[in-house]
Amino acid sequence: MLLEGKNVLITGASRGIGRATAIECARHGADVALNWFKDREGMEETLAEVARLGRHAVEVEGDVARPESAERFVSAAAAALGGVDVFVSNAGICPFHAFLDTPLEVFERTMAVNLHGAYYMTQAAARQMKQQGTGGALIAISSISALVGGGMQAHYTPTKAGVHSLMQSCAIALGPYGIRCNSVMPGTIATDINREDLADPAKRAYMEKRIPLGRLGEARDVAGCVVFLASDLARYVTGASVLVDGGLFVNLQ
Ligand code: NAD
Ligand code: RM4
Repeated sequence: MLLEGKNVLITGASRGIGRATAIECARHGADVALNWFKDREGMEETLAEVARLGRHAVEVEGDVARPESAERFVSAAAAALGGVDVFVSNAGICPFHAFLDTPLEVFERTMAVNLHGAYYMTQAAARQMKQQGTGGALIAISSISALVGGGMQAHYTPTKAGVHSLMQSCAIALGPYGIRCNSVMPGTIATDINREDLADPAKRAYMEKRIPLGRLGEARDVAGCVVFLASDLARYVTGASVLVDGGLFVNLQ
């Protein structure tokens, strides 16, 4: 029970890594506030899973790309749960597309959701934590793609480098308030974000072959690392990043 008594906020919690994180946090004794967008059905499933674990969950609808969603989410969560201890910036999209003809709107939307959204949300959560005066933990779901490229991801990888950089700067800005800021860098985790991409058997086999642990990741593989960074076990960890990739990044030869 690493998170007993803590309130954890998670964006994009209706499926995938966000849902797994909500469940793992609840399993460790946390109450959760969950942001979702255009996916009520998925959100209902996440809420049911948290309820099965006997923890309290509140949901707040909102597009993270809109600045006003951040203040709304954080204030609703703080009011319902009584405060904010941990904030996980997870919501993200990755519309795979060749670089040379990526439509402007695909680039702009990816930046707006993944990077601008993470910034607005992180800032709102940090303001709340500072006001509470009891410290806290901010965790961004970055990616192995913050460190290496992807030919069909030139609009996406800079957003993941961006949120990692955001956590580094926030670690400095917020250290004096006892707020720790870290990023998690998942490798290739089988979720809906890459379902279509990995439906190509050759691509899937290629990715699997590159991973020393011999399999794609599962959402809960990432959630465990988030729980650690959120917990007091990580009390002296800030400005760090943790790869959760089955060894993919280091596998040169
Ligand atoms: P997913 O598609 O299963 O989940 C994404 C979640 O974000 C969904 O709940 C979706 O509704 C939500 N979302 C999308 N746009 C939103 C918006 N504008 N406002 C609020 N919520 C929104 O994908 P996932 O794999 O769980 O991705 C979660 C995060 O993990 C993303 O930031 C992604 O970049 C990152 N990541 C994923 C992988 C991977 O291999 N799956 C690897 C590295 C990083
Ligand atoms: C990740 C990484 C994975 C990809 C997902 C969509 O950041 O690039 O390989 O499948 O994004």
